[in-house]
Amino acid sequence: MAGHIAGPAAAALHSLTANQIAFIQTLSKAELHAHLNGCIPISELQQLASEYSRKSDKPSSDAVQQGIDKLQRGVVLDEINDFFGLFPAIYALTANPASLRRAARAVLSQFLDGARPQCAYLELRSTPRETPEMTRLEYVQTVLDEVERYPSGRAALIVSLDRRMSAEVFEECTRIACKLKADGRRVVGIDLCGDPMAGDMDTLAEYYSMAKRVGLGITLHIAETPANPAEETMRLLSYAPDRLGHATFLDVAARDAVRVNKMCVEICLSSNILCKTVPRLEDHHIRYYLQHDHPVAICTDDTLPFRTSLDAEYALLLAAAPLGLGLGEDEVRRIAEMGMRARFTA
Ligand code: 6MZ
Repeated sequence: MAGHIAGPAAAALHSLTANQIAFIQTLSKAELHAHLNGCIPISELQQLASEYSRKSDKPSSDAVQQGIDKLQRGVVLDEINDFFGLFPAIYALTANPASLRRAARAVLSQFLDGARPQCAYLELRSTPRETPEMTRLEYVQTVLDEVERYPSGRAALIVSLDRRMSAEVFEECTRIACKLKADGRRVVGIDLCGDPMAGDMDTLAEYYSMAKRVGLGITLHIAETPANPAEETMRLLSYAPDRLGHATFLDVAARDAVRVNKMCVEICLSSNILCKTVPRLEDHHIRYYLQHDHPVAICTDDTLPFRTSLDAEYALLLAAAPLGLGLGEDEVRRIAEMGMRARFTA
């Protein structure tokens, strides 16, 4: 269970008894917020990096190897903006269908295979990327081929739209998600992710209507930093998402709207602590939602840089304070059930 796990989740995990660990392992859990390129096992990434270095010129392979070595050692972020700089090295290694396929397979296996899988059900998300070797459509098809190796009750795909995309690319990606769903492929939703301060969020209404019309679920990263303006948050909520990623800095009006509309909040505890958007676990907004009996889903976000696993995120719920939130097993079971109910396929 330990593997590459470190940081707050590892400390919580190590504080648990064998019975508590067994309790977490046998819970039926859904992972609903996991970014493909942020969840590649480090061993797979090292393998891809060594193959890349054989084919590439020295400066570019050195730069990529340095990025991967940094991830191997464990990154320390001063703030959330530092996080996005980790991805160019990873992206260099998943830039063609063959390497993307391998990365997707390793991510799915990490969550779904083994005697005690991390989760019963995974909604993996990824941003369609155009490279010299594949189109955005080929990107999504490649990931879907891997997702669909598992039964429909175990794995599905969410297409992520990145806030840094142009309007044309936004539209292209939404159309790809709609078309593949219409073709019977296992795309179940769309997401909005990327640098929380990028892009203009006022112009997205038509893409969300398009996605809703074909029955795709909608999740949005929202209010991830204190600098996200309240008007932007209200605008994103006006697109009537089903679920929200992070939702860390909601004001009273936004929280009310979220509660009235019963939008499930995807909670990523280690991610928030390590990106320093939440100073301490005891200050985490999950407490507010639990107090108000509002649906939440416990998720990992990016297992690679945050060096966590879904079991380890659940350990943060169960471990006694200050290492964890000190919740009882009945409460943790109830939280796992809320996650299962928030699936886009449920
Ligand atoms: C916002 C995030 C994120 O899509 O290439 N991503 N966006 N906030 C986060 N939390 C800290 N974690 C990951 O996976 C990597 C991409 O997911 C988004 C970023 O845009 C990142 O480039 P895919 O598979």
